[in-house]
Amino acid sequence: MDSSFCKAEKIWINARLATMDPAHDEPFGMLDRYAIGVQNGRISLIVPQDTLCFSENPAEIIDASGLIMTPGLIDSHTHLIYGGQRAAEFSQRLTGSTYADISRAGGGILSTVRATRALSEAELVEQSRPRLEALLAEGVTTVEIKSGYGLRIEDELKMLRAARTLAADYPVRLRSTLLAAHALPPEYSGRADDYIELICHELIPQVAQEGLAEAVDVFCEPIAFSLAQCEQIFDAAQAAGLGIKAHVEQLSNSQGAALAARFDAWSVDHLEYLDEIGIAALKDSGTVATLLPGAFYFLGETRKPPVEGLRKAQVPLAVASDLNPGSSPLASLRLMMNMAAVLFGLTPEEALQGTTCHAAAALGLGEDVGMLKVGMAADMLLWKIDDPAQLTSEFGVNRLQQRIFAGEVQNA
Ligand code: DI6
Ligand code: FE
Repeated sequence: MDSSFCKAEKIWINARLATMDPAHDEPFGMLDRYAIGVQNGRISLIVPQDTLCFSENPAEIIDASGLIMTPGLIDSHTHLIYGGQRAAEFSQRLTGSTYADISRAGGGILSTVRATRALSEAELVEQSRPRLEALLAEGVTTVEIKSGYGLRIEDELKMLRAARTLAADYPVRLRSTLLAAHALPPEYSGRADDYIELICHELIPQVAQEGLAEAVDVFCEPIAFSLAQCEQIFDAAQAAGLGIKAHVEQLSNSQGAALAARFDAWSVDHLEYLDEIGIAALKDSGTVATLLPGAFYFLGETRKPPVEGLRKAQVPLAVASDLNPGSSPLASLRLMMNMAAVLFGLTPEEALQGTTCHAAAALGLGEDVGMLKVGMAADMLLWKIDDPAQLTSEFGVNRLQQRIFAGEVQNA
């Protein structure tokens, strides 16, 4: 008997594994006719089908019937906790106002801040529930959620607690990110540096101490915070032992990506205005470049992120939803994969890497999730598809046969 066999409580046989593990040469890290086993919530066994011994079978056997299994999908950038909605601004933009115009006039992020502050934690959880459910139904097993619509201590903490409370109701891994530097709160008008002080000296230490977030994010943009202000926040995040993520080069070029890379950021996100200097800074940095095609599409942007340059520099690319009420009210990671391919030219394999292994790295979870690999969490999806490229080419058809979270089969 294969000694490895006993290491699994449950084994899927007859599976085609799109492992996304670069150790395997085939596209998508494909292993055909393999068996995959799980034990204590982790992947414990990946072996060719015909080396399995059935005679002394201690495990539950599930026949995958030749279907394709992938790692669970990871949405590494969302703002899905918020109050209200901004459909009126969508209409305004269709008749000529820009996102920046609306923001300068006190709408935009600040209108969601007003709506979010007005809700209790419980109300915030309920308003956000359908958005998380939409992601999970498509196969998301790890989600990042940012604060950033509270902009004062009690409301930023309320958002982070709401994220924890909401995610605890579902089979999903949560990574929370403090994005207090999303916009200048009205109380601090003309006193941006005082607000930065509050974030660095009060909010970040408190969030770290209470374990309410794993990372800190900033919006580095003339309509938000300067490079120097972002640097202060990165310093404080690093001192508190938190990961760093950054919204950079979305609407203009502030050289935010290069700054974040110097701080060993987990990811830099958006990147439409990233230039050669930024690409050179990201090269070999370990920082993931996260593309957010939903915001590009929804804001009708025309300037695309420099995908070819990033590819040449071998910067890992993630793809995420940026799910938020203003620039990407689009609760579908599969749609983002399709948009990343059609709008930005990613291959279907790059799009799936962007929502599995590279998305994991963008959350500091590269050793834990995002591949079918022994030792990783057993977050796995079984799909009724013939080719993993279908996960990027198709949209709107639910071909998820089985969702497995931490080794437990959730549904059919
Ligand atoms: N960039 C974005 O696209 C979102 N936040 C950010 O920093 C927009 C958030 C919003 O409009 O509510
Ligand atoms: Fe965002």
